[in-house]
Amino acid sequence: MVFFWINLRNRNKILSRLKATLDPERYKHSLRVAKTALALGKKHRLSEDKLRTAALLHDCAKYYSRTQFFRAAKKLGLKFDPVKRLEPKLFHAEVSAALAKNEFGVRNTAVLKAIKRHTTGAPGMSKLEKVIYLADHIEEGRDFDGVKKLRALAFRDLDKAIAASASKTLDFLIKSNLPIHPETVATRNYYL
Ligand code: DGI
Ligand code: FE
Ligand code: FE
Repeated sequence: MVFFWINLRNRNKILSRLKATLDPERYKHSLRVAKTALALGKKHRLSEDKLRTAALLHDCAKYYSRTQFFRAAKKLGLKFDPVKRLEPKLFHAEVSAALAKNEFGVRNTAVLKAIKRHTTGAPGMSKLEKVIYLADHIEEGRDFDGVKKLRALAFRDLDKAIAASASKTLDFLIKSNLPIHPETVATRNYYL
């Protein structure tokens, strides 16, 4: 009972702080990612608390500007590469993990890693990481060609859904003439 109370208090603290920092659409997206992650995670017997914390905080630094991402990445000692130099938005996953730790007090390394890897994915992800990666892409507010099929696939087979999801991202990047991060390719190849 005491543990439940502590979790509930933490959850409310996370929610009010998140609501105060993110714009309303991003806040709602985070709630929908949590809902989807809990549904996906049920089948895989993942901890609800870890799923909820990772999902709610996965985009907590999304509001940073280009300059803020560069500054934060330098301060945190994150690795720069040519694609991240062109697209500093890609730092939002790592910076969100740092904020989750330093501003929201999250100590669980599995949760922090799920936040860190949610945009590009990575080869050899844990179940928690896979569920957060997929929940972000298939939450109810997402609307792209094939999203319904991808949702159904995610509930059947996490690995196949990750390969399909990474392929969708690559399609989008090519069509939008955006540079592709090597980790996005590595994720697709690994799960294919
Ligand atoms: O933060 P969200 O919008 O909820 O979702 P996300 O963390 O998956 O980020 C999506 C954005 O990241 C989308 O605009 C595509 C971009 N992205 C993902 N992989 C790559 C990428 N952008 C570039 N330039 N290169 C990538 O490999
Ligand atoms: Fe994100
Ligand atoms: Fe997101």
